Amino acid sequence: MPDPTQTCPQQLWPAPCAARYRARGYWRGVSFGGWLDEIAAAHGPREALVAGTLRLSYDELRNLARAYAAGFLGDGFAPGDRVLVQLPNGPAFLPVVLGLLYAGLVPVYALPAHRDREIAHLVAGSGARALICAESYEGFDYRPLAEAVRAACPSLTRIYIDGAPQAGMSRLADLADTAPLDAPVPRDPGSVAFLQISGGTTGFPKLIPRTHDDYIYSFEASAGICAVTPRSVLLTALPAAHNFPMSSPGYFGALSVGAKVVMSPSPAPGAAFPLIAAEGVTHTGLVPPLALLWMQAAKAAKHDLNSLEVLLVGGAKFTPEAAAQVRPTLGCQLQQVFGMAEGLVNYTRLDDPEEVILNTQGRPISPDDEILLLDEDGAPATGGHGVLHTRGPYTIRAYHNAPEANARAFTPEGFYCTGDIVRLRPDGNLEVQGRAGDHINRAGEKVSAEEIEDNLIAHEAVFDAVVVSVPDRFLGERSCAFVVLHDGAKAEDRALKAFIRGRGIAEFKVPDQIVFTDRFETTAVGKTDRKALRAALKKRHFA
Ligand code: OOB
Repeated sequence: MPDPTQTCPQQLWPAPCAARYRARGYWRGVSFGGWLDEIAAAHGPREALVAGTLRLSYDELRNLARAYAAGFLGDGFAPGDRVLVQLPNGPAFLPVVLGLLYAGLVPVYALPAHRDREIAHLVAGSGARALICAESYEGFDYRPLAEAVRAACPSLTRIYIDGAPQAGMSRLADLADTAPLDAPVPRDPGSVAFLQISGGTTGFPKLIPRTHDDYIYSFEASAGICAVTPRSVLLTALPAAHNFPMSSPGYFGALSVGAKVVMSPSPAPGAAFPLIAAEGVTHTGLVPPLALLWMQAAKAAKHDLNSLEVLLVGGAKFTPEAAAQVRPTLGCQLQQVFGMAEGLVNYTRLDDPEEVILNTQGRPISPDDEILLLDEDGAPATGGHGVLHTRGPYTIRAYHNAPEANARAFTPEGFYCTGDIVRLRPDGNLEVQGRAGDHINRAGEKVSAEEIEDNLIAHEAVFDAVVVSVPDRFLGERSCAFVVLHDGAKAEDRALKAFIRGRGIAEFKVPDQIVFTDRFETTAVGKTDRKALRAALKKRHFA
């Protein structure tokens, strides 16, 4: 029997590639546990983490993580067990995640915005044995959610609450009352360190297996590209479970060089600006709508933002016009980042000409990131413009346990099909021009059209539904659902939205707009071709 806790063969890089990545020094052969020991040894007394009233040095962060690690193992978890983590950007996030990794457990990251249907899907898909969540965040009590997920998922045996647990749940902080683990539980650096969720174009999000070797390479290299140094201060403003704030260069990149990480409970200027002023923040990352909001707010800001050196913007297209406003309003340098949780990350470089920084989404981290542009039929694209396919030392070769999705998303040669339509400029920089896949990039959160459609069709009055993305001045894109009701059935906009919320999905997936229509034009496009139907509706209503 293969060991289900280790990387499955399909997820692995072919041996010659792996050998090359090791020989070139990308894969250092260190697991996250060993990495935590390394950074504590190198930067021990320096300040590592500021979150709420918690301030920890590297030594203290490591010790707290080691205590959590011992606590998890003492509660009966075994190396390789999956643990779902749904925590906001608070004091618990980093010590708990590092504790799990130190114990050889595999975090499965979820966003605070996810609700029971999504969490149950992630628990079932990963076989997670435990769930860690906050008692409440932004007015939402997570304990009933956790209980509902446990009732639906037999693998889930323990629930840890950051705050006050209900009966049958455990208090997260109690785990840290354990004598710290002496040394990290050994893990193969080539095995899966954690599971990230994909934005996804189909149904539910898929799970992205990232290995110790590949991930540590991606954030250590990113820290260099983003000029993060021991004197840098990085603010985590976006939800910490996202790949961007985690590794581009993210809190992991910052910790890898001995910088200070500051957690902001929210990305709103009201929460972030005082932290920038108080902690002397030098680096942070935002999605374009938030960058616009910050630039607006900075004009009237009471707080001193002078410490800011680099603002990374990515997750969705940042227009050149908005890009040009970063320095005049925030007084810092813009660095565009075009990345994906599946791997490949591109950055404009800090010493690039202004024209490149404003107009492009940069170029890959690694000399071994391979870029292949194909047309929509899969033939090599001409004219430096096509659908971006990529493989390399930190881009996955397969999703976790998803043979059908893998057949669609990866070529036989192991290239990941990003679905992004890009132009590769002669200078090597990429410009994102659009997308081949059917998802809505709503303020950087990727929402699958199919997933919303499935939720709408579950309503008894709904005969059919088609969801499309619509350009939005602030969000970048918003969702519009076209809905056909059953003959004689009635349903209102508000009731349908409430129904979707009631099904336990994140608020950002509730359609922004619902248009009731009599029937879908199926003659021109063929009844089953939803992709064409989405395109036709979009063209007719929003072109
Ligand atoms: C980041 O990761 P995901 O997995 O949430 O989304 C990836 C997708 C890309 O395939 C692309 O469609 C879009 O988000 N995207 C951009 C972009 N950055 C990401 N589209 C246009 N311009 C950009 N700058 O979003 C992510 C992961 C790591 C770093 C940064 C972003």
